[in-house]
Formats: sequence, structure tokens, C-alpha cells
Amino acid sequence: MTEKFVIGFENCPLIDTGAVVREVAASENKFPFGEIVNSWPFKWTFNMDEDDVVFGLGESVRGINKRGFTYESWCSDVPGQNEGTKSMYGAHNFLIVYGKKHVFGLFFDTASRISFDIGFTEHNILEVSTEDTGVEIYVIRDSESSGKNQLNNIVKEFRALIGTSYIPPMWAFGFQQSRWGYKTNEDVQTVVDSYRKAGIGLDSVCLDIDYMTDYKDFTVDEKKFPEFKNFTKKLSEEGIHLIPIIDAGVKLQEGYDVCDDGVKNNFFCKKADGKDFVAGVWPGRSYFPDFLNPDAREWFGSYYRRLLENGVEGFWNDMNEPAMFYSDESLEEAFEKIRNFEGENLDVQSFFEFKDVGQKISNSDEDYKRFYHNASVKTSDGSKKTFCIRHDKVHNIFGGNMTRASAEGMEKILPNKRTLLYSRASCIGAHRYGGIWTGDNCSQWAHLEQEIKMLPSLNMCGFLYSGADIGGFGQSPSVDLVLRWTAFGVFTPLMRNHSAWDSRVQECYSFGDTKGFKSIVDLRYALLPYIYSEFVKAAMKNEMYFKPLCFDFSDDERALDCDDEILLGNEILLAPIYKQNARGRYVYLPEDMTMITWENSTARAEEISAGDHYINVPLNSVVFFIRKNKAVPFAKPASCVKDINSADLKLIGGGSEYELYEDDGFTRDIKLDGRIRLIRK
Ligand code: MIG
Repeated sequence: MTEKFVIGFENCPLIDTGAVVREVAASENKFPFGEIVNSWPFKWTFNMDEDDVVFGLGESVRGINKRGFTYESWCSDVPGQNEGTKSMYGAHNFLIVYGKKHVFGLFFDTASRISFDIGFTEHNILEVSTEDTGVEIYVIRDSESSGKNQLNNIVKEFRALIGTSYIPPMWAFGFQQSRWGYKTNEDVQTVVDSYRKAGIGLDSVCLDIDYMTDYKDFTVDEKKFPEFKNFTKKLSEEGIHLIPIIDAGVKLQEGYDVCDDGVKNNFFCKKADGKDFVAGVWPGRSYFPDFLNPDAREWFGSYYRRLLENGVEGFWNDMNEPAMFYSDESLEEAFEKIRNFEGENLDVQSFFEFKDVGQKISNSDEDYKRFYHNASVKTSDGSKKTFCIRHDKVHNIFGGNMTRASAEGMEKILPNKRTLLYSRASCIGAHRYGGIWTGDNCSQWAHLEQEIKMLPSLNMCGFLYSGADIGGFGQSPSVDLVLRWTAFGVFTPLMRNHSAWDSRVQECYSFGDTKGFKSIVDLRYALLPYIYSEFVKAAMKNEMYFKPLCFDFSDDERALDCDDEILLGNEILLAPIYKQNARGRYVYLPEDMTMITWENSTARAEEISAGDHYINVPLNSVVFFIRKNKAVPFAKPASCVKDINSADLKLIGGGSEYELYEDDGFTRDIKLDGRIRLIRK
């Protein structure tokens, strides 16, 4: 059951965020939980019981249970985030409060900043508040009274409200290699050759900003990538896709047609004085397309044709929080301030102010108040109109609308073929158009652990196609970190190794001995038909691909606390290794299972009883569990998705059959009906 409450829009326009796809009439009832202390700015409080668990918030730090911290939805460029980071790249305002007395989901539909103080300021008080905007709240309760499946049911109902999750083409489930640092077609070819030589599976190589001419979107530097079309064709014969990056900022340069066209058509964000807003990003001074304007979306999306025509079938969209180094205005103010320090005797106070001038110039709140959008707002009679609105009021839906622009553009150009798309910034609603990667993490064990806990929360919010930079983006990894991270990455829908230009190289072949990597990546390809099948089923049924244990084992008190183990689909339990030098770990199993040890590219199965176990997990191996009476199909490992022989599958586990979803891997017309093949032992 879903009820909607519209709160606090007497003083501000009601933005159409695009998150919800089902019409729900506003309720006249009293808000059923806690107290609405203030309608504008909005503030709601709720007394949590000591045992209540709070789930949700998608891309956010800390545990699967979000209690004990204040989170803030404000799409931010946060390289090297840590457990003190309030805001990540995405804004995912969905929570579930789960306790003995009450179980309910809450979706706070708003385009601007919103804070979630989940028992931080006061241990048992949950407080949600906005700065200066109203909010539409959807309250979701499970209509089934038995109580067993409440958490899954609430997520399912919420996901039906926000619409079916994005499903990428099948090749996008293959392993992807990326690095900010591949500069030429030769660099890319070396990566491909090295993978093939080591016998390690690979389906894609990402192109970071260096493939463009002067960091200009939709250009390819002919000097570095001569005859680009031939190159993509040659790679595709080797089973490899190129995935170029597209940045949110469009270089300001006369004669660059994307820039000229955007200016002429008023498709860029403007300042209060009507002039186009200029911000510094990769190419220097740049414009931001107004992705909230449907015409600008259509226009920007149409440029993807330039790369699609060259054989590209997938993209990653970056810097779309939007991240900015500076604005024309903030840069001028900064120089002014710096000049004032010149010749002064800098004391403790002034020295730190001086030091901060450069630091504080990026992604500043002041800059986000300097530009405007033509956003869609809802009027009291239920219709929609376009309304000029300051960026900070719609900040959190900017990146999501870039994803929408790209997806809709590509669908027009390739109506019969799914394309791959993942973005850095996101909001609920964008999950229908693309996936996300979780931004600039570091080569740290804590960031591997963070990913394990983040993915189920992302699934609650509709983002199924996601994953973190394997090995870590910033800093340099040791080989064991990359091995353990790849071993977890085997199971994440987006499986990509990516790193920054100034870190140690971390491709699977760069550490000398490649045997361990080969075996681990082989497991990905062996499980690929299963991973794809579980992914599509989860998307089509509004279910989760990754679940916390307690979602399926709701009667088990131990399962509730267990947040470093997660369920994958309906068959698998994962207990990843995320600590350095660990030779194994403790695992809690809520029921009898089959333990799979994958070593030297082969699976060994053994029965293991419910309860606590210490399991050994050698560095080159992967260990996971198949649930009671279930079975998982394994293919023969292959070097890319198109070489997997799905006619030759072997079932492993206690169960005797598995329902495999199958299609051609690219049709946009996805349905489960008629595409399930029963695999028997
Ligand atoms: O802030 O394009 O998150 O994956 O390699 C740097 C360069 C800009 C940020 C992305 C990262 C990418 C990098 N970009």
C-alpha cells in the first residue's frame, strides 16, 4: 500500500523530479508515522525503538543499517570518501524503518538538499529535513500481514512506483578494463593483447578523457586514434567493446559546433542576467547543458550518434553532479582575495584563510546559486509547466537528467539495440535509464568493504547495474587487494577495474603471475549466464539482485546483524574477504548450504551445515555458497561474452533445477514470458 503526502509547497514550486511513474493521489490523512514538525522548510521526526533498523539511502557510506550517522543528499564529487562523508555522488532518498512495532518505507521526492539524521544527534530520533524546499513523501506499507516477506514486499512496491530498472546489453556483464591514462589506440591494443595473452577474460576497454580533442565531448582525437571506426571494428572482431567517457561540461570555443549550437538555441544554463553560465572543468571554461529542459536533453542526446556511428555501443557519463573547478565569478573573487593577502604578515588566522582560497573554490554552494534551469513543475490543477529555477533547488536531478538525455538519444538512434550507459551522479528515476559506478574510491580495504554494504542499498533504490572501481581509483593497490576485490567483482553486475593516471598500474596482467587473476575472472564468465538471468529477473520483477540476509531470513535474529555477507539473486550467498592478510573468515549461514571453492578455474562443492564456520579462502580462490535446495548453472569459462556456450551448462548445488532467463543479449523488448529455459541436473 502506497500513500502520498504533499508537504510544504505553499512557498516553493513543486518540481517534477521524474522519479515516480505511477499516479498516486495526495492523501488527506494524517501522516501515519512520527511528527511533521514543520512543513516548510520541511522537518519530520520519528522515535525509533532501540531495536529498529533503518535501511536504504542507496549510494552512501557506512553499514547496511544506516543508524548512527547524518547523511545528506547532495550530489557531490567526493574522491576518497570515508565513513565521515555525508554526501556521495548520488541522491537516493528512500528509507525503510524496520522494527517489531512498525515496518514502513519512505520515499522523499525532492530535487534539492535533504538531510537524514538517523539517530546521530539523538540516539533514538530519526529526523529528516530540507533547507528551503517542500517534499512529496510516499509512505509504503506491506499489505501482506503474515510479516515474513515484509522487507522484500516494501522494496517491490517502491520499485513498481519508480519504474523498471535499466537493463544493459549482455556484453556489459563481461569484464571491463579502464584507466585514466590510456592515451592512444596503441595503449588500448596493448591492454587487449595483454589480457588475451594471459588468457584472462575481457569484453570492454573504457576510454577516459584523453581520447577527445582538447576534452571536447563527442570528438575523437584523430592523432591519437586514427581511423577510429576501423579500430572499433577490429576490436569488435576480437570480442572487445570501447566505452568512451562523456563529460557534463561543454568546452567554450567558437567553431566547436556543440558549443555554438547550444549557445544559439539557449540550451546552456544561464545566469540571472541571461548570459550563459561559465564554469571551469577539464577543457577549461565550459558551459553546462540544461539537462532539465526537454529540448536541451533531446539536443545533447542526439550527439551520441557521432560515436555510435563509429561502432561504439556504450558510454560512461562523468562530472555530472555537476562537478566544477570554479566559475568565472568565483575565480575572480579568489584572485581578489589572494591579492589582499599579498605583503601581509600572515598569522594563524589569515594563513589558513589564504590557503583555503584555492581549496574552497570548487563545487561551492555559492556557485550552485549562480545559474538557472528551465525545469518542469507541477501546477495545482495537475498539469505541468516549464519554470525558470535556480540550480541549487534542483541540484540533485541534474546528473540523472544527463543520463536520461543520453539514454533517450541512444534509443532514438539505435531503436532495436540496448546500449550500455553508466553515470557518476544520479537520483532515483535515473535508474530507469542507466547504471552507475560509485565514483572515485581509493585502493583501500575499507573501500572494498564499503562497496559490499552499498550495493544492496542501491538495489533498494532501483540501481541494479552498478559496481565500484575494482582495485580502487585513487592511490596504489597491492596485488592482494586487487585479487580480493576482483573476487568480489565477479558477482557485481558492473565489473570494471579502473584507476587514476598517477596510481600504480593495476590491470590483471600487471603484477607478474597472472594465474590467480585468470581463475577468478574465469569464474565471472562461468557464472555469466546465471548473473545475467538473475539480473534481468530482478529488474523485471522489481526485485533486488543483491539483498541483505535478513530480507530473505526475516525470522533469523543473527541475519539482521550480518552485513558483511549478502545474497545474490535467489541462489547465492556471498561472504567476501575484505581484510588484508586474511587467510579466511567467519561465515554465518542461516541454513544448510553447498560451499563452492573455485580454484584453478574449477569448482569444488561440499555440503556445509547452518551456523558459524571459519572458512579458508586462499588468495587465488573464490569461495561462495549455494542455498539449500537450489542450484546454479556454470558455463565453461570463455574469454568474452559472445564466446560463452550457454548450451553447455552444468548445474551445481543441492537443488535439481534452475530457471534460466535467456535472450539475444541486445533486444530492447524484454519479457520473461517464453524466455525461461528449465535447466535440469
Ligand atoms: O575528477 O576523467 O570519477 O573515473 O577517471 C577526475 C577522469 C575526472 C572522474 C571520474 C574518474 C575519471 C576521471 N574523472
